[in-house]
Amino acid sequence: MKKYIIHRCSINNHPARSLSAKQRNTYVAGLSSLLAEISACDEYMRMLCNIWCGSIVGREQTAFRSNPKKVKQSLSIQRTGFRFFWIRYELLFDCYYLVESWDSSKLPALYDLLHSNYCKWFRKRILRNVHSYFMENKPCSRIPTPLVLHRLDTLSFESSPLKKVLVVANVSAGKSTLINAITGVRTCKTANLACTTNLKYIFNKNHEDGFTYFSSSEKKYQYTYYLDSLKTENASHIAFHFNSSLSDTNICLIDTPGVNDSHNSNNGRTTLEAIRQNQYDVLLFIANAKNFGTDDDKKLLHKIVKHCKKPVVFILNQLDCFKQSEDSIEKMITDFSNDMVKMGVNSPIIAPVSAKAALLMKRNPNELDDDDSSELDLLKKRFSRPYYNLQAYTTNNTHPSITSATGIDNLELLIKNLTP
Ligand SMILES: Nc1nc2c(ncn2[C@@H]2O[C@H](COP(=O)(O)OP(=O)(O)O)[C@@H](O)[C@H]2O)c(=O)[nH]1
Ligand SMILES: [Mg+2]
Repeated sequence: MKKYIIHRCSINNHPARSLSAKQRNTYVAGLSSLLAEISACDEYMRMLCNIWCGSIVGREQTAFRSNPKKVKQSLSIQRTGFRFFWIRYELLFDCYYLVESWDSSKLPALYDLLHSNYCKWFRKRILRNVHSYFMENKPCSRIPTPLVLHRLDTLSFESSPLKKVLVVANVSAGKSTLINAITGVRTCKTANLACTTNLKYIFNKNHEDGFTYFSSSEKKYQYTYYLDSLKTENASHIAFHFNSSLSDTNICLIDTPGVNDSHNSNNGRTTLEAIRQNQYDVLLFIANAKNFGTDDDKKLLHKIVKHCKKPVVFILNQLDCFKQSEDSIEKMITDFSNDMVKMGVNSPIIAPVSAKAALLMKRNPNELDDDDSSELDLLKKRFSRPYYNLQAYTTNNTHPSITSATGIDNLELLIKNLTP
């Protein structure tokens, strides 16, 4: 699941893009036919192939069915201007790379298929070279650099350890808003309702690469380039490039149902079970600082202290709503910290934030509607005042950027550096 969901499906500098439009069509038709043949039209392979080919020809939807004639045509594309310059290395690389991404155990079968059906005479040498590049790591200078780099980057990212971050809160603390603020993309619905009913896994991709998600109702992977067409209601897993200092980290945020959801007590149980299981590296607890110290929060905190064996960050959210003349942020942090020590937490890690302000500041200003824009103006003014410099309450960095004043950068740094 993890490898598939975070896999980078597109490429923006494929050498075949320099071919004529007609040749590019021949190229992707051959590639798609081969991949359909070797995978028996597997659904995930269809998706991978569609996006990869889409980044070569500039559109989606290429036919995905076996057609040996098309494969042969693609192996005979001759780049104009160069005599004897075919693009077989590119084509064979793509076949191998996409099959490897789908199911690397199928590479020997791919070799057999190409060897017996498609690669006659001197094409066999090219096939052997590409094969030993993939199977034995043998260097092959004829494979174009952008392709080599794409694969190396993918292998390195996908094999790096995954950091799992469990995010828990009572309803309306701002969990969805905070997750959106960390990722910098509004993929979680925010409302005064408990939307989340199951665990939801939100992964980072280390490059801009659209949105891959797994639909639990349809039991298949889906992909879209655009946030607007993302249908996450049934998505149990989703991956995209975070707009965050975590954007190069192999990380997964686990969204949980609000614990005190009065409409559905099952939701609370799902979250408590997740806390108990400890299958995460860091836990984020979020409290709405406006209603500090509710019974529901105390109950949840007791459960966390009792069952969680991993580092916890206690997040005090919605601090943009505080007023300097009435509320002391400093006192609130101290009180919260003392309460946690009384509950048995040594040196509690506390992160004061405004998830709403952080998200508005990270989003593309051109995509904000009028309400968001005027709210952002107000928040920018507010967060330039020392009282709202949230980072300064818990770190030595007293001169942050306006975005770091919302506490988000400090929180991301904590997430990055805390280890079990
Ligand atoms: N003022 C302010 N409102 C926030 C902040 N974070 C969340 N909210 C609002 O609180 C409400 C509940 O937020 P949501 O993220 O849906 O909470 P969840 O139930 O914990 O997922 C929404 O109306 C949000 O806009 C914040 O930092 N400041
Ligand atoms: Mg929510």
